[in-house]
Amino acid sequence: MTGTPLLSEKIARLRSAYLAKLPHSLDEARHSCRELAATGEDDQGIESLHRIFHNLKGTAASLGLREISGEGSAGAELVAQLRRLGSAGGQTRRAFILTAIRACIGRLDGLVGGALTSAPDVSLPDASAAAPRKDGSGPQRLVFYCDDDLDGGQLASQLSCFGYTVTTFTEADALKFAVLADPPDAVVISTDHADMAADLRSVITVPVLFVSERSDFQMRLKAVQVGGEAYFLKPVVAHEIVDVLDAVTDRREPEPFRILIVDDEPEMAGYHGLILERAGMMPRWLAQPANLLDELVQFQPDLVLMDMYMPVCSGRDLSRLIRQIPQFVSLPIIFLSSETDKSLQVSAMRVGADGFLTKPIPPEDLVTAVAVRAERTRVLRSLMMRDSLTGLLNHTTLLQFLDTSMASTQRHGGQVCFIILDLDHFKAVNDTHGHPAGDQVLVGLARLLKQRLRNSDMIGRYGGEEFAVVLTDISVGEAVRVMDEIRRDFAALSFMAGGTEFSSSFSGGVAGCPDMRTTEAIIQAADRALYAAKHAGRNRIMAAEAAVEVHL
Ligand code: GH3
Ligand code: MG
Ligand code: MG
Repeated sequence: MTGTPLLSEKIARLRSAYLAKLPHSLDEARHSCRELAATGEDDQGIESLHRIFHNLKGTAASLGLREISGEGSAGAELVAQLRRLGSAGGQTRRAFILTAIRACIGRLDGLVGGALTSAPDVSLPDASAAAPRKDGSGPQRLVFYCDDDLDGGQLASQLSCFGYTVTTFTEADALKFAVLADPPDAVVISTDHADMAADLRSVITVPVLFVSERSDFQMRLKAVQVGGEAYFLKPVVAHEIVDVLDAVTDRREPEPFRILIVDDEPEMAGYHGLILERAGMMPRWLAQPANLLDELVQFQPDLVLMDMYMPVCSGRDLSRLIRQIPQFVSLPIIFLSSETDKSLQVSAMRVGADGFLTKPIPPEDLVTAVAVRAERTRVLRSLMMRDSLTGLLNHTTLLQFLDTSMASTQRHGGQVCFIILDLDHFKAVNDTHGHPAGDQVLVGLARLLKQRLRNSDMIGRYGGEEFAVVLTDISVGEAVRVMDEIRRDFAALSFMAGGTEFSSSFSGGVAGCPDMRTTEAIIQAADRALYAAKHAGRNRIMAAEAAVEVHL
């Protein structure tokens, strides 16, 4: 498989830039050889040669410069011999190895000159390997529900609160014809019709969820075998089924994986970046290890791809440093190095690396290794950061985002709004309709907020029946308008509990930065605005008064 013209052009550019730098590296290697010959034992000289040859071995191979990589590999082996010799080694042996290294550098001189005229082929995997899922159509999603025992009407009305249009069927055949004529986003079927589900899925790909009165192994096994995505016992709790429906009918593009590439070599970082970008990920290059901490906080990577040998400090040191910060203990780190020595690889893993890939790595292997680990971090992180009932960010995580957004706004300009929402007379909802009905309202509001705000907006469950939102790049006036629309739509939603229909509402307070300069100030201002909204009669959104600050 060959890359697109644009891509091979980009790689050719990386290759030329890399080749142009090599004479300087080779000079540096020659210089180290001279120092080593003059002083004998010299760790720094050996370190420098080791780094230069390993770089040649790995980077050159990745960029398709195979002969140069081969010489780099031979050089790396000679340096390893020199290191093993230590201070006890004989002078003759040392001189012999140094001569071999100089010869190797000489051959590299010739190869670098020649390589500028050749055009080796480097292939990349197809972008589809980790491409985001595709978007569908409008916001209403269609669900077909088939059950002979029709209390389906109630489920249908509950699902409609969550943005689903439900068509109910009592006959399996009628359902089948309808699915074939106009495929819905998902099908919910009673396990009495499990065989029909298998039949359906043989002709059309549609997610199938089962509802059942039976909880025995045989029935659950059958449901799995005919391709059921989920299994719910009756009576079905609406928000539980909604969670699964949301997941299987999700049409939003997932956020691309953020990958931090730590490498002193721009061409190597550029090449790996291109491979990952083509696979739908978002790579960012960090050349200066000193900026690592800032970058981890700002970029929030899902994974770090770490070069092993760098001039300022090693990948091992950086990994240890990352692991000493509690927040980043579970951040996956993959070493990428031309190091083929197993014991060195193992010792690298001991400092907390999650994987070790050897350069040059086939692009497909890089994409898979990175995607698998990044996905796992996403899942773990999501479990740690989210509230289990609503799936929104928890209190701590949301405030961390608020802190980060405020800091970034103070540094780079722009605007941030913080909004606190509180359900009105929620105690009465619980008292009148029961706690599960109250939960349904909480889930309903969470879902509406997720549906209506942008992917980049942060939504959290702030407390029991309080929610909070961080909106970026928006003025207080705009934020009030956006939240007020959501407020109006939420108040129009109807919920069902024990055959009774009811509705709910919320009030909200909005405060903005730079009006408010600290996290504490913005939280207090939003809280005061919320209090004012409650006081003014509830079911409304109010903005905080801009703080008046006195500068002496
Ligand atoms: P106000 O309009 O002044 O906010 O009145 P309110 O009744 O909403 O406020 P109050 O603080 O008196 O009551 C909040 C209620 O929210 C009490 C509590 O039982 C309920 N609540 C908190 N967390 C949950 C939850 O997770 N599920 C359910 N169902 N109810 C909850
Ligand atoms: Mg409250
Ligand atoms: Mg309340």
